[in-house]
Amino acid sequence: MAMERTLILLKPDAVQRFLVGALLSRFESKGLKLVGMKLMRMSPELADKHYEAHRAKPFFPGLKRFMTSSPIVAMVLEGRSAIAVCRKMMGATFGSNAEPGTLRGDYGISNSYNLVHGSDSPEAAQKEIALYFRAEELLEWKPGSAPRRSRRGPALRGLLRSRSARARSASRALRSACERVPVLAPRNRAERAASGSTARTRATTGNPL
Ligand code: IDP
Ligand code: MG
Repeated sequence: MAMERTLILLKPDAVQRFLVGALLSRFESKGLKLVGMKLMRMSPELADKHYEAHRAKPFFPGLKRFMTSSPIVAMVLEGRSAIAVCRKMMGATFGSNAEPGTLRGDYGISNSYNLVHGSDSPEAAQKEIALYFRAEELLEWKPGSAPRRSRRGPALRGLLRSRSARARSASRALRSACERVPVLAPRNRAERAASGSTARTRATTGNPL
């Protein structure tokens, strides 16, 4: 199956319940690639366009009130068969019917406040993506393409260098302090051999080292 793009909306209930990260994480963990994302308010006009097919349905006024009530997160995800994969991950429309393991099944039980929208066909995806995003708001990128050197920027490199310089100078200071107290001075192998066994050294000098 071909690479596809799909429009996903995290509905007002997802934002209000602080589930944006949890839901996005499920899509990312599956391997879907984020190519566009924004926090926004759905206007009444946009609700009419987005839910055009449902405008005659009895639940439409309530749906429109809900979707325009507070911010949503709109995103475009890309991946192999992304449209069907996302629909499967979302689960059945009503939270009370949705299977455990799906987003709607795991995070909600309401039929109207069902957390997430996903395009249901390539035609719908194309139309819906254009309702929410301008072409330049969708970014082309390849996973793993970030330059490796940027992980350790100049500030971090400088900090690590000065930390190791400080550690070297502390160890020099300790060595010179030890040398001023003969009993604590570390002895080299030749000195130890000249003065006898380690046990004798301990007995005669009291140096436990
Ligand atoms: P979908 O979101 O799974 O594609 P649709 O049938 O396209 O489901 O319905 C769009 C949205 O309208 C649903 O996600 C849900 O929020 C709402 N909705 C659908 N049917 C009902 C209903 O019978 N009562 C209340 N809200 C409904
Ligand atoms: Mg639908």
